[in-house]
Amino acid sequence: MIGTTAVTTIERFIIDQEHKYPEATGELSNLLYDIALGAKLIAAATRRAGLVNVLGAMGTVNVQGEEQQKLDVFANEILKNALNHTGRVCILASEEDDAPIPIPPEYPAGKYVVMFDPLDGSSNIDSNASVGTIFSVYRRVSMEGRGVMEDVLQPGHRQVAAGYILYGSSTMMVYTTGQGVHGFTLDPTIGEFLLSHPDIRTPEVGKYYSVNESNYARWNRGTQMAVRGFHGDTPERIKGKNSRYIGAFVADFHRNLINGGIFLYPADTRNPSGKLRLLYECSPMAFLVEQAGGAATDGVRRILEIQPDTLHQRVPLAIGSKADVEFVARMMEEHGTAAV
Ligand code: AHM
Ligand code: MG
Repeated sequence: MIGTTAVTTIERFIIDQEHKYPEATGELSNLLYDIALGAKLIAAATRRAGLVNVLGAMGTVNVQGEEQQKLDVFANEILKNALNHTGRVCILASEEDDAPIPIPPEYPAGKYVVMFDPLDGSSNIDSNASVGTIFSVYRRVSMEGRGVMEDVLQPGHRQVAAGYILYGSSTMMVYTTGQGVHGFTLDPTIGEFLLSHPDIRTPEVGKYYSVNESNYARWNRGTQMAVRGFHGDTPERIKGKNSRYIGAFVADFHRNLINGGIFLYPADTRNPSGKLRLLYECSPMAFLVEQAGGAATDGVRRILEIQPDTLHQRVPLAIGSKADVEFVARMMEEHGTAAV
């Protein structure tokens, strides 16, 4: 089949965007392109996962006490190697590493800080369901040399770029540099990400709500009342929604971003700060959703305003269509966030 010749590759799009800013040095563009390259390598490995016998756990546990799967380790190494030698980054941090990852002494340090969850939702791998990568980019705050903890612990509103890669029925990379949200689909025949979803806007009111309802009895009253609203129990307050939950944040978030919806990982009595991590899961997705017209809250605070205290800190999350996130915040205010 002969298709159109007017395609925009991610490389061209990133360069065109950068040309709008005469002061831009091109470093951020190159950094995003480094991540896109890493994503292609992870996508290729994910596609082959069922074939080359990389399924199953390696038998090691990561800093969160979770079992690491082989592909997690691989994705983590790929991203580190894609980013640590370029002279563009002064420090890295990953869900899979206890401490921030220094740039090896043989390579120069640059002005950016990159954090990532290399393979989110990895428990989905052995059932051949979607997984994703999430990344977050900041400008360093320390003045010189190697990056330090202070560079890592920045509130989300200081991000200069954020995005995710969804390894689903297609591989997609979606990112923002604060100029809207743009989505690219990997064409496996030519190995390029092509612009498929320019300037994504998320509907004001969503079709879907996504939450692990098995935790219902352990949620606070505000969360319970919000989800009852999504069930359709309080039609005078909010119209009921359809439920969708894959258990891979990137996949749930992406579906809701495109169709409208809200994803929640609330606090519960077992996980008093929720499950997801502020720095490399919640903040980057919050930057994306706000750029697409949505919102993100921990129930009380805007996610992007939270000052992190520790690298792997968790935070309750409600994220998605603006009206739905505001409804959650109202329910928290009216019914409280105290544990049940
Ligand atoms: P992970 O980073 O260990 O993969 O865990 C994060 C995942 C998210 O992708 C997903 O939304 C959530 O955990 C699902 O958790 P639960 O199984 O408690 O519903
Ligand atoms: Mg994760």
